[in-house]
Amino acid sequence: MVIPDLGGVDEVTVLEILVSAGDELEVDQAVMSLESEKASMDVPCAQKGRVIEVLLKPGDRVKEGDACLIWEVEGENKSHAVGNQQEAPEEEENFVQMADPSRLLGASKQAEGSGPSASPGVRKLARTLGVDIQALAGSGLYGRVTLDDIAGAVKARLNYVKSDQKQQVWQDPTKFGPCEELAFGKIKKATAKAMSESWSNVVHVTQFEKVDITGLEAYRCQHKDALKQQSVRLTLLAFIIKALGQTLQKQPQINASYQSEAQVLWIKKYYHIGFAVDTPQGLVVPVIRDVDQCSVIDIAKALGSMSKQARDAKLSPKDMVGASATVSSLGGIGGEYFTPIVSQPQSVILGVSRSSTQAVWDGQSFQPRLMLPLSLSYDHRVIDGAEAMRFLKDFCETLQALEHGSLGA
Ligand code: CAO
Repeated sequence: MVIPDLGGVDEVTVLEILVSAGDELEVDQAVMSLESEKASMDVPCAQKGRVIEVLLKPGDRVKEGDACLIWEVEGENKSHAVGNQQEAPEEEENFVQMADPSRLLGASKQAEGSGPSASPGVRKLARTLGVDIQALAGSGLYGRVTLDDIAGAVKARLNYVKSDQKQQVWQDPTKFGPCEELAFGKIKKATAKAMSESWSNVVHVTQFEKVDITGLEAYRCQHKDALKQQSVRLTLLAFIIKALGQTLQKQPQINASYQSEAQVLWIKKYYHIGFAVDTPQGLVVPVIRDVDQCSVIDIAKALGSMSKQARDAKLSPKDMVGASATVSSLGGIGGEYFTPIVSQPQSVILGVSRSSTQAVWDGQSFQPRLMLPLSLSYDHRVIDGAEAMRFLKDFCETLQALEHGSLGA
């Protein structure tokens, strides 16, 4: 593509390059802006195509016929670079069309002192988006307003509207009755920040399921008193953490961390499980490392010691990072199902609610069975619904299997 007829002007300055290599070109799309002493103009594209290479940069001085970019015309598989320094292609007419001076009628004259300069394309976009170009300080060559300046003005406006809306939604409660002001503690602040970020970034879905733990509970009850003598408190949570580690091992695609900026998925080869602890200072999540190498008793011991450390505010930061997945158990308190929030960069969190005895139909009669409600929240960017359901079913079976002598395993 070459610099077209400049309407009698010998040399002009390239002000702005509006495309880059790989861009698809539409008919009449401006590819760059040029400026002489008194006028500016866009170089339009005559046919659909694709940019192979941009040969100029802002500030370059160019004449009619100079090559400005190499491009491929749609429907042809040849790329062209035409101009004084390049060989003319056989399809010269494409470039004659490009150089049609009638296409430069959009060129705009800049009266001195009338505000910042901008190419016709940029002015058109500003008009379309309702941006007042006169109010902008251009970041381009000689203070020229660029496409980025228009985008920046639109973003700033949107952010202003958002913060304005927030202000309108939040109403000062002290205006409506007596209130007591409490400081928001360090842990609460950290939780609020982490939860807000997860809530805004992770695409949450929660899948619910009930698992029959009648056999597992009988197994736990057989052993819990003996273990209590050894100061080990055997709760259901130790089995749940063990089973979660085993299920992640079987389904590695769930043990994943998605890095959205780089669009990369990291499959973790370790099985560290975080568990939410309710403390007087707020929610903390210690992490039990390498649960695949721990027995259920080891996990029960770690649960006891780390929960105590958490409540005594004795955990160090390294005790609370690097989890593959998290369990949030409200079973000791109550409730049926809930929607826990995935902790970034993990992809799943398992919510455990209180088990209860329910009448379950076995095909012939109702049987009293101890049923445990589970709520699996997952990041739908990483995990599809079918995968999540398969994972949850697999988890239930893995948990049930622990009733067959799993304590020391
Ligand atoms: N169903 C029925 N009973 C349950 C149960 C369940 N799912 N889970 C625990 N229980 C029972 C325990 O067996 C225990 O009874 P016994 O004393 O008779 O054995 C009792 O409830 C209390 O258990 P616990 O809560 O002290 O112990 P745990 O190992 O189950 O849980 C811990 C430990 C640290 C996870 C828990 O104390 C806690 O802090 N939970 C709150 C987590 C939380 O805040 N989550 C929300 C975070 S936001 O998503």
